[in-house]
Amino acid sequence: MSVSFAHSVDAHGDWRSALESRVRGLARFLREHELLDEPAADLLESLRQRLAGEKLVVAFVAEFSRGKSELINAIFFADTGRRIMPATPGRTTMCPVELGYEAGEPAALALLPIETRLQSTSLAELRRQPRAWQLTPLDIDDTEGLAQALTQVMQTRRVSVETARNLGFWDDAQPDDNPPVDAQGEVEVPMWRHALINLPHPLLKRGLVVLDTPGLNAIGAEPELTVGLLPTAHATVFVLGADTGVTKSDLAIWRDHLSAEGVSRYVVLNKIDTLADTLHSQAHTDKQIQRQCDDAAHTLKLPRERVFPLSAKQALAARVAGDEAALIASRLPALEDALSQRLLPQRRELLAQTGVDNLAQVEVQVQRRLTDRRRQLAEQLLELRGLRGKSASKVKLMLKRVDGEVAEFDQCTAKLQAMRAVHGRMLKDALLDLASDRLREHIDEMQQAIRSSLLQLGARKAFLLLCSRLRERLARAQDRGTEIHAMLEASFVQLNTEFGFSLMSAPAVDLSRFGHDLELIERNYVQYLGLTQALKLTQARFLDQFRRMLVSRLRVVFESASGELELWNKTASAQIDTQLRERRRGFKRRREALERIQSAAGELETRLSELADQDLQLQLLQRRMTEMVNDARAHAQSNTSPTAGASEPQPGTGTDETVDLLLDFEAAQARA
Ligand SMILES: Nc1nc2c(ncn2[C@@H]2O[C@H](COP(=O)(O)OP(=O)(O)OP(=O)(O)O)[C@@H](O)[C@H]2O)c(=O)[nH]1
Ligand SMILES: [Mg+2]
Repeated sequence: MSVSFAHSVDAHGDWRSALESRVRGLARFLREHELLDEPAADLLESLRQRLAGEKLVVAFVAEFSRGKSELINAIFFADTGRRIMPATPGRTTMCPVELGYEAGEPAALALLPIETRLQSTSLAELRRQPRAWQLTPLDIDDTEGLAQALTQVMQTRRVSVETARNLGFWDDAQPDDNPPVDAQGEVEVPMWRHALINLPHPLLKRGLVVLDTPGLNAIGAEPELTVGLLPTAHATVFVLGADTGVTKSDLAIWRDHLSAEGVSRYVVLNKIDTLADTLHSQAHTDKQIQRQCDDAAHTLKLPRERVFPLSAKQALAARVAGDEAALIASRLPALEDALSQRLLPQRRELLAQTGVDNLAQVEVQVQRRLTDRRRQLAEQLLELRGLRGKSASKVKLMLKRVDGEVAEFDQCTAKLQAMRAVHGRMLKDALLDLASDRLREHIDEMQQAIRSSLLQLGARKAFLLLCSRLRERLARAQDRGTEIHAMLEASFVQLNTEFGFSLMSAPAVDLSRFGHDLELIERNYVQYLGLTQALKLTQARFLDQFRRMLVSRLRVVFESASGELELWNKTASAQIDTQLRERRRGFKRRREALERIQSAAGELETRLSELADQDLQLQLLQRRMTEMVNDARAHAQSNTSPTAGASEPQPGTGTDETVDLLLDFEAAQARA
């Protein structure tokens, strides 16, 4: 049976939240038993946040009136029993509409006035300025009011040609694409630049973000849609009309916004109901649909299975009426199946992999810490057992030996200090390559180059030069990261042999994914600069806007790379601190035990049994930690049906026996 896309998104959300609660439980357990150092805590916390806050962006793109909004209604809003997103003949959605849910924000429609295009502030920056937006509160239960409020995305206004030109809706070089001028010499432009809908709808609460776009043509389109929003969507649905076939403008939109490989693309041939003809048989109509799909796949150079013929209108009506047969006849379920079976498993696999990797890292660290503690205990036990039946002078001798060992061990501080100084210097150099000041300098140089090139024709070249410089910077940071790794590895070997540490260096930092991010940005912008946009850069305002857009996207990449590099180094040095602390604590304990034994007879046996108990507790902690990690890992990799993954972990996921033992032990300790 086919499962609706809505249902699959829901199940994916269940799986994520169940994994998130396991990660949360593990972090709590490790913290309570002082087994979590800062970098490991950060790692678990960022995994948890990613699981809790993951967004899945699905964008709908097409020429106007192909039925994008109607399709969104049929897939996501049919349960409200009505049409929520306005869908009418002619141009309807006038600005990009982003539907999502941010917990803690009020349910509202936020509209960004089109005049903000006159400032050079980027959309990304404006998102962080609530005052720039006009807010309409929404009530999810009042579907009538909801639909009414959303009609605002249809609003337009009339402005002079001059204003339209400034706003980016008029281009003298492309007279055919300009909007018609009325008797007053005015043209119609959208009232809003962008709409954000924050709605506690069940799917949106699960992290789904739906992007509805206005019929896009090269002239009026919001630049950040092309270079920012669409390329980062996890899936794009391109809608064609069976009544129109693939037109020249459909093709232009496909080429300008969707031709980039790599994005998950789906093509819908909508409005197949219009092909039904009472004078012909159903088989005849089916053949026609088939042929149109073949043509579309051929023209768009996509595999045929990626083209889905359907009727959004019929699907919406069928869902509202609860008519299963009509829903199947609308053929929407085939598209939903494809989205569910490809898109969600891909996301899940990616998240599961990150989860498994992070858990493994934490497990290794904690395991090492526990082993180290146990090793120290074993040494103490051995030492104390050797004291059985020995004289007081022997104890004194042992105390002296401990002092000797402490003095010897303290010599490591000088070595550690030297190593830290070198490490700090190397890291500083590496981070310099990723600093945002440098980034800005490079971008300023590009802007300068574009400004001085004839008719801005050098824009593309200047941009490509910028990209190659940034790639070099990233490569250099990677090289330095590798050098740091080699230096630490050599030092660790030395420290381990000389001072009995068990330091281990993780594989060198890997910045390659930021290189991929950079490549993606490069591809999008090159595509963007190939449009009519390059000419627009002759206007200082557009050039400035372009620059800001670029800065805001590149900054994210460079800041994340820099964060990754820092985290790697923090993890490496935190390990030294932890081991240093534990060793010192070990010496202290040994000394104290010997002193107690020296002062009171009978103390030795008590101490010995204390140590044995401590070792037992460490073993239990070790077992419990492994069980919790295994449980989280098994859940991450589970391939079970959606509902099976929804279970909350039990408070004691380990075997009852272990838990009982642990509880007994803790109770005994409390009594003592
Ligand atoms: N017959 C038929 N009409 C449809 C279908 N889907 C949408 N329509 C109609 O097509 C018109 C345009 O639909 P919209 O959903 O507004 O189209 P859109 O792509 O969002 O258009 P813009 O918002 O202007 O970009 C509306 O009148 C819909 O009722 C369909 O499957 N069959
Ligand atoms: Mg629309």
